[in-house]
Amino acid sequence: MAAKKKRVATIQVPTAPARPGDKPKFAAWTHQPGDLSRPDPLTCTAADTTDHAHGLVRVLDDDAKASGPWNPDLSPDELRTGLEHMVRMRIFDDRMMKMQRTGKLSFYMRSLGEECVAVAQTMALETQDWIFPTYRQPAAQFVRGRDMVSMICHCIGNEKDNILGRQMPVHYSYRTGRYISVSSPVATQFSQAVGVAMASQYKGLDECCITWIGDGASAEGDYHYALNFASVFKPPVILNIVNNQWAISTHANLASGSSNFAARGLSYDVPSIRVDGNDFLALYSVTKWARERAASGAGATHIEVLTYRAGAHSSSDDPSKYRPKDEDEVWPGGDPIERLKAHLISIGKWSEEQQNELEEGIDSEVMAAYKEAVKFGDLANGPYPSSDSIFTEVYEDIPWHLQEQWDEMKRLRGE
Ligand SMILES: Cc1ncc(C[n+]2csc(CCOP(=O)(O)OP(=O)(O)O)c2C)c(N)n1
Ligand SMILES: [Mg+2]
Repeated sequence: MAAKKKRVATIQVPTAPARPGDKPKFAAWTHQPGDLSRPDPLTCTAADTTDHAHGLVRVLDDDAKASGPWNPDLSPDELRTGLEHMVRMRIFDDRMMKMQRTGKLSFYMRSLGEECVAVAQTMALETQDWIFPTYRQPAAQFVRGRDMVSMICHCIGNEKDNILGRQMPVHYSYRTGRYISVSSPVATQFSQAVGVAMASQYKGLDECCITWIGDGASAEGDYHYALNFASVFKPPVILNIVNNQWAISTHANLASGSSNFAARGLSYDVPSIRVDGNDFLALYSVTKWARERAASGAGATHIEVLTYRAGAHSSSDDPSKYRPKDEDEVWPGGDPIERLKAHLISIGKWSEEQQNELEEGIDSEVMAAYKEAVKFGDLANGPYPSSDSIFTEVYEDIPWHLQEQWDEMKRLRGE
């Protein structure tokens, strides 16, 4: 008798919607600015945000007009400041990539297409709030006033690098701006942010923490630990998943069984919102709302920031190997700079001439900072930081075994 065929479970491995040579696939966005209410931040429950987690908060429509309950009614000056920081980030990134390609620094990561995330969200905070970024939110430092020369010196890892080459480029650390050192192991910042928020809560301080995690990194355990602590202890924290569709060459569909990241927060009983991440006004407004919740003791907010990584993952990556070349043109979220610029022009508070002037001015600013920074050394030409710095900065009193090694190094140098 023939053996009965046994049913065997097979592993399901989702494939990316489109690979090189395929037609890019993004469904058109149906959400409009007036679709979702703005609940009272102080009394809002997770259940009240069910539609917000499954929908998409927008303020700017496809014609760059602002409307709906989430419109933060920012002044033209505030909008122009946001635009300026986003343009600064883009031009800065271009210059740093040129430096990397000419061997002046070792590695680089751009925020191309995602400049709005750090700029709008940091502008919505108070200056005492703590920032736990990934490598894709360096623009928060511009909002907090960091000197550009110091940022470039860090990326080079030269004598004036404030962390003396102890981190990869773009893994900035900016103490006075409360911008916590970027962690190379992805996702770790999520639970750190919740922990610091719990400490602020315990001390009764008017501070909140904001943190971001990528779609890919949200598959790490740290994401879930953080949400669970946030759910239980209700600390003042804003937890953002930046869904930029890709985690290097891996599509977002490999990090979540559903195409929605925001709704995961509902099962932790944390109010959760999905927001158009290339809409400056919507992102500012949702973050302000989350900050109001944090400050009032209402607890954490979980936000999916929907955007698109328009550039390569890093200077070591070539996306033409794994996704259609023209994918960014089909992305329905558009370009965050173009959208805010178009909005300002539509309300009569900006012009193409002013935009050109802004770009030229920032180009000169970046060029001047670059020239200043390389005076302290670059990768191609030196001078290089002293090897002595290997032994400093970690211990206040150097332990005997390190002192021995340092003495030996000096002896080998003939000192
Ligand atoms: C724990 C850990 N695993 C793997 C890596 C290597 N790595 C660096 S970035 C990255 C992709 C992250 O993608 P995502 O979280 O979507 O963030 P994005 O780069 O898109 O902003 C990976 C796998 C790492 N740095 N840390
Ligand atoms: Mg990603």
